[in-house]
Amino acid sequence: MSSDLVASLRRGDRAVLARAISVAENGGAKAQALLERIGPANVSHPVVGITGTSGAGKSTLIDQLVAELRARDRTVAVVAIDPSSPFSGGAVLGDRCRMNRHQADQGVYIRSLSARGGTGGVSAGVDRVIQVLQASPFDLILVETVGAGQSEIDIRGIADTCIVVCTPNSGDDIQAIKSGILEIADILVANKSDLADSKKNVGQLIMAQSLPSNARPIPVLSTIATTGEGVDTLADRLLELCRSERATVANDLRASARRRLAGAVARKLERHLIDAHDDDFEQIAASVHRGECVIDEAAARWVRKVTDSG
Ligand SMILES: Nc1nc2c(ncn2[C@@H]2O[C@H](COP(=O)(O)OP(=O)(O)O)[C@@H](O)[C@H]2O)c(=O)[nH]1
Ligand SMILES: [Mg+2]
Repeated sequence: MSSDLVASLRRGDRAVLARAISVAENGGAKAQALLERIGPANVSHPVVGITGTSGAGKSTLIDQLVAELRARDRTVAVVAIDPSSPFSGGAVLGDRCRMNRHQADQGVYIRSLSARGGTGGVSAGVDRVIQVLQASPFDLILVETVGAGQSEIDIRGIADTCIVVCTPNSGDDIQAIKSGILEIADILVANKSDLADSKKNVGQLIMAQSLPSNARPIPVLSTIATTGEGVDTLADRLLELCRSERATVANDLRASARRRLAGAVARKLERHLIDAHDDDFEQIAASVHRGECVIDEAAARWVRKVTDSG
């Protein structure tokens, strides 16, 4: 990496950006050195997570959203993470093709990452890649992740704002409510609203997000990603959220830093627990294995043990 690397990144030099992202993604000492030179993340470039089950229309929606944001003079970087194809380029290539029309636009940068076996639908490398992107001039950074179950929720630890995409007729919404994915949403999108039953879908989402356990009111928007219907409203809401975040910068930066730190701690802790063979952890894992204890209860038990003894 050349000595004026940071200056080149800030200018948006695409070759430098591409190389820096690869270094960051690969991790290790080189990535560490790179991130030290880049310095703290430029949090005025908000990170927007877009999550939902596979096939919900996330990539199609992002393609339309990028077009809408470009029409409003915002530059956009897109990171697509596909844990379902860690080895082949299958779905990843698909995403790239879908967004092909933006490839010639200097105001758009699209990069696919593999999840590399990382849990949570978000690889540890993503956080580093985002730091690199935040040093580049893109106004918004969109991160597409697949999320359906509890383990995918750690996009919340990476993004400042989360859009959760659901579809009618798939049982997604019920699954999503159960798995708590709605709780991470700042905006809920009921996509494929051209399909039958979409009204029911929106109704369920509205009901779900007004449950007492969920204190924040969340906008629920209907879209048809294939035609772009509803995407202008989505862009309105998203930019509003980003603006209001900037209006309360001090609080939000702190909240965002806390979320990101919690995400990073969770990833490190996971690695540690898997490698360290801690006695308490092994005992609880064994009782889950024997079917004596469900996983959530087991996790709560372990956390109680740790926090009581600490
Ligand atoms: N009918 C309909 N199909 C859609 C809509 N949005 C996406 N699709 C289709 O759903 C499929 C999956 O879309 P994709 O964007 O790859 O979903 P992802 O896996 O969530 O990224 C594709 O065949 C899309 O053309 C929509 O609003 N209506
Ligand atoms: Mg996709």
